[in-house]
Amino acid sequence: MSKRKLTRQQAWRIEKIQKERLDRASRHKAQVEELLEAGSLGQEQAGRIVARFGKQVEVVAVDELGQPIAEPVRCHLRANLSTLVTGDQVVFQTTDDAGIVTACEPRRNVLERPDSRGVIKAMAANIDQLVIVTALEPAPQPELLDRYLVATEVAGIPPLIVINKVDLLRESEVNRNFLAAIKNLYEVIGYTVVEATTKETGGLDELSKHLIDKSSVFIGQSGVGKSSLVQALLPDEQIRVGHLHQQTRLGRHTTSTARLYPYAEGGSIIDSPGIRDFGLEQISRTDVEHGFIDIREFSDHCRFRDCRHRQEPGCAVTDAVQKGKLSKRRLESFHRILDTLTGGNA
Ligand SMILES: Nc1nc2c(ncn2[C@@H]2O[C@H](COP(=O)(O)OP(=O)(O)OP(=O)(O)O)[C@@H](O)[C@H]2O)c(=O)[nH]1
Ligand SMILES: [Mg+2]
Ligand SMILES: [Zn+2]
Repeated sequence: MSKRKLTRQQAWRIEKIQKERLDRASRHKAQVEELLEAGSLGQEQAGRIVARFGKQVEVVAVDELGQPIAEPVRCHLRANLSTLVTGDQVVFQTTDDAGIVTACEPRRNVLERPDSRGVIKAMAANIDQLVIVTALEPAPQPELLDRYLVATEVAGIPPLIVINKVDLLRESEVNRNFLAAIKNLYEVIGYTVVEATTKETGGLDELSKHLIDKSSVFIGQSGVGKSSLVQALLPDEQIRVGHLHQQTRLGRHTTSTARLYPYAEGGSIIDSPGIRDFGLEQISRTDVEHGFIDIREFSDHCRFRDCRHRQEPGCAVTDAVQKGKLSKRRLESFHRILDTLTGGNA
């Protein structure tokens, strides 16, 4: 307990807030039970979670192929289903003006990330592809891209790298060189990199082909244009986009919750809130080693099994960098990520 003594007024306020919370929780439980007992619920239907709002979710009915067949409905959750996220496959029932999710199918995979307080939370489930969006503005951070790539390897979800805002290329040679370098680097490793722009006709032709019949999540720094891309791909939707800050040229965290949209060509797209940093503090050194697929190829041949790939003799990784077979920048990124791991396991 804190040494500071609470005044009577503070104690009264805290008690009041707690009581309100309990009241809300029991009201919610009562509503759910009432719905279940009323006997007025319709048939069980297969659905997918479109978005999560506190204790409620939006669910869309889907066919056998997982394609939406109706408008989304707001639903309550059965008590044991409190951890549902966007993309979860569920069973739900509706009445005329309400609905309830009664079961959840086992997840194929789940994407987790730290919330604003650093607590690891599931963000989306049952995903085929992580679309990592970077852009020529806000200034790209290759190390952040490397962090995302580690996260995709750890989650076992294939990535697609998108470089957005290529319309800005015409304005700057620096941008042109940067784009060529980054594209080449990641393509050599084996990743697919596509260019995109929402400001020119045909700017999404290549990207749109990669989305057909897949469940994709768009992730990336705030302001890179995730929502703009989704809006351009789905002109019938109404999606909020935000301007970059005038001076800093950073995004303004416009999207606040992960939301799933059906893709007309088959499949679905989840737009997600941007993040400044993709903390990997909760993962292990082994995860990072596994996540750098280019370094992994050489590290098996190091003389020492616990080689850190810094100055050890017989290190196949630093040797590969010297011979130009591996990117120096990627190895630096690898070391910087390991340096940030907590728990002394780096
Ligand atoms: N020049 C240019 N600007 C773009 C392009 N796509 C998006 N923008 C601009 O980038 C800014 C941010 O776009 P958003 O779509 O809100 O970015 P976001 O990634 O969804 O950001 P958060 O929701 O905050 O994570 C807006 O001012 C867009 O107009 C593009 O292809 N070219
Ligand atoms: Mg957005
Ligand atoms: Zn080594």
